[in-house]
Amino acid sequence: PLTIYRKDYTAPSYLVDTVELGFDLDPARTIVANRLTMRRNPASAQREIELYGEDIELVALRLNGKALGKREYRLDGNLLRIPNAPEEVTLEIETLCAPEKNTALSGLYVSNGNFITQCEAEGFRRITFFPDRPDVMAKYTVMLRADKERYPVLLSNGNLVDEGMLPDGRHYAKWEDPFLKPSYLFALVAAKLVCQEEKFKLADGREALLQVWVEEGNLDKTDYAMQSLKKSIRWDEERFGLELDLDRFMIVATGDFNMGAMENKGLNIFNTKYVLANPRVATDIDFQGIEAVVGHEYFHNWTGNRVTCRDWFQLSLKEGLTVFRDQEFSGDMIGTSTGRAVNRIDQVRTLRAAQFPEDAGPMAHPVRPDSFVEINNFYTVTVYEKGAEVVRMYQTLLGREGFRKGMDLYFERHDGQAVECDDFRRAMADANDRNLDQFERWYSQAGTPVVRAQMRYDEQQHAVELTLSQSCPATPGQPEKLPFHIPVAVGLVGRDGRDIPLVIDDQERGTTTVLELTGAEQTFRFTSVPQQPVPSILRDFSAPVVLEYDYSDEDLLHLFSHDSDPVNRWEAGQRLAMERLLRLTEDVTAGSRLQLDDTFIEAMRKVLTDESLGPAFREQALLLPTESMIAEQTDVVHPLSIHMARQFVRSSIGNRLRAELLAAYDANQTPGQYSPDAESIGKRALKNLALGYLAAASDDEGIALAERQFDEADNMTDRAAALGALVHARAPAAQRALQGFYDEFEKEALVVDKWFAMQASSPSTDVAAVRELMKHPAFTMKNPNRARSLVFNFCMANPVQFHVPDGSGYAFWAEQVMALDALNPQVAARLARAMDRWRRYAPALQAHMKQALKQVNGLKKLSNDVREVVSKALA
Ligand code: BAL
Ligand code: ZN
Repeated sequence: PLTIYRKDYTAPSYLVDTVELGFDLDPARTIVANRLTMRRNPASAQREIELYGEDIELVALRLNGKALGKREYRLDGNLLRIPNAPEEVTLEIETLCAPEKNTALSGLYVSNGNFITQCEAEGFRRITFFPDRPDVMAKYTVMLRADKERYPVLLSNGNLVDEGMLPDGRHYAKWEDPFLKPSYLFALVAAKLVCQEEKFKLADGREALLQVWVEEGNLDKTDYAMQSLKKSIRWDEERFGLELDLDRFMIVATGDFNMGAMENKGLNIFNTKYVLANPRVATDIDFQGIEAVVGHEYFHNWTGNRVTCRDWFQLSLKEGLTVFRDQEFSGDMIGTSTGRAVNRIDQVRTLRAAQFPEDAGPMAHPVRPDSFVEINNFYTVTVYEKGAEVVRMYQTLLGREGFRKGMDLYFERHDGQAVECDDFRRAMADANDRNLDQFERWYSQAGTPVVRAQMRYDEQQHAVELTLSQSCPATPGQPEKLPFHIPVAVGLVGRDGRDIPLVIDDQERGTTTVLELTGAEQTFRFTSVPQQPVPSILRDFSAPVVLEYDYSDEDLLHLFSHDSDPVNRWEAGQRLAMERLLRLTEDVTAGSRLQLDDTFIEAMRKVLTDESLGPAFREQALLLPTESMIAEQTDVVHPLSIHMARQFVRSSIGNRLRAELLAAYDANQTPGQYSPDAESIGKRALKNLALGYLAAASDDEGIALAERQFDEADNMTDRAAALGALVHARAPAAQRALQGFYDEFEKEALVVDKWFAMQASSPSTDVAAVRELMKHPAFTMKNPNRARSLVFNFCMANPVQFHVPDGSGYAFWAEQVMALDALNPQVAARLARAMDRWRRYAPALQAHMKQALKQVNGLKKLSNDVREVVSKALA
């Protein structure tokens, strides 16, 4: 397959002014008429018109009113070229496509009988021939025609300007989008749907019509998405002065969707997972996910749509920034400082569990990649989450006001344009009169930097010298790295547990200060430090790096009890736990007796019973690093040893803190009406964590509590937590509960996903059991959510069974990747990534993994998507 390089970017040969699209919608044979007005781009030396088309049939092609003969254009693969075209052109293109055969869910497809589109990144070319690249922005008018009874609702971007009846029971709707947009933001929906709608007053006094469209029967699950949309609109007005620019904003939910959601102009299309919720079917995490994703897609209207990307290498320009915005939104919605910290801790967890491994593996790439084979493989945690960290660092360096100034300048300069990550950086630098040249390396260099810290206390001078040095491991294609510009937020915690006021160069710097590490090594000197402190480094996780500091257990216990920065307080607990988990993992492998020290248990007891800490924070502090995080810290990964070590710690906590866990379970009930507010969510989280630990210890009372909670719960959070505890503890009641759960919720697709997921990730579910579950009538590979719930969860969230020594887990993986690739390459390539870290496993496992990778790579008919992933893994 062809590799595309960022350095090869050239401007489009022709620009498009207007696009008129006509759709005669039919599942088997949809006719698309496309009328484009184009003109030669003065910035390009190229004179050919270049249009892309994929899996569509060209029926007619006219240029300035004249039909083009076969010799007047060239169609090679997916590229249609018209040489010697005049300066100004009207192109008329008629094509055919078969939406019902489109299982890739890219372009125009059918989901449960409804027409849906997904165009990012390159799906528009599966609808019509077009210069399908983000730097070609045009005004769109769309005419939709379809059978009225089957498709009563006809939607597209912008404003509805006409609608009416046609002969033979068909009807039409005409939509006009007043804004310039790239083709990837085009959308249409023709469907049988119902909506919840509301008029909403905007800051400038205008009224906008907000709609959430769902299939009939789901109107009882749209409230939270609507509330989240209103909160998002208000928040963007208040925090960034950005208003909704359309009279109408629509969200449509579909059950078949490759991604979480899509920010099409004025017509966001969502995976049902991020729209549908009520207490009966959705968990606290689902509610939080809806708020974040509704916010995310709405915020894209400015960061992504009004200002978009010049090319797909710049994807993080809109994604990193928009994730940062949705993170800030979620934090502001919680409001309290510990609530914010808990939110931040979740972000750190995601980075460590998913982004750090990606950055250390065969698919490692900079936030702004230099090359790709298939852009769909680059919708990654690096582009999204690390990209958000990069944006966050501007705010850390420039302050909230400085960041806002940078945002204002960015819109002032680039509204209506397709730009680069560098343009954003320049806006931040110029608005604040700062040199951010070195900061560019966060965009160009892959890999997770390691910051090593050393502290020296000078008792005579009452001074602390903190030496920070940095390095970054080699990544594919980047053997050497240059130093990054790293904001390191630091505090010094005194013996009494209080922060020591910071003085550098005779300047008072408060109790937390941001040190700017720009060299390979720098020393910072703090004066007026009365006694040897414990340094609290990288407060609030001020940079996406690995911090190395030789903390003693005593230091960590001190920070775990006292650090005024809640993220570092949590971090101290994680370090205490990780050290023990790593040692125990070695003990399991060596066959030694397992022991967990009292010091650790006492630290856990203290945090569990500290009423001054909110339940949400206590839950985070008691949660152990995941098995995959532990795996990342070991030289040779033995998944079973890691699992047994972690289970040992879990059951030890369950046994030795039994009374405290039971007390926390009782004290954190949330009686009365369910509400997904931060405080109630925190209480349920702590209560259910306690339940999980008790069940892990096979405590009779714990198991009984789980059974009772499962039977009596009036919300899905408690229901699912109880079921999970029973299933993971292999309790006798687990099978009955699973059956009861399925019987009750079999009509709720998202809950059936949970049912599959819970079993797929249970250590008691082996390959044979997963194969059995795949025969269940509710299972289908064609639906991405369902495939993810069972197959992905087994391969990615059940390490013990996936990595069984005989390699049968890997053989299963190969089979499923190949089967899925024939249906949906994008989703298949995600599953392919389960093997990313294969070189880190014990040799016997590695051999099986390599064989499975080779089996997939050996397939002649393989998508570029999967080919890129497996070939990079094997390289
Ligand atoms: N743009 C793809 C989906 C999202 O990130 O919002
Ligand atoms: Zn996004």
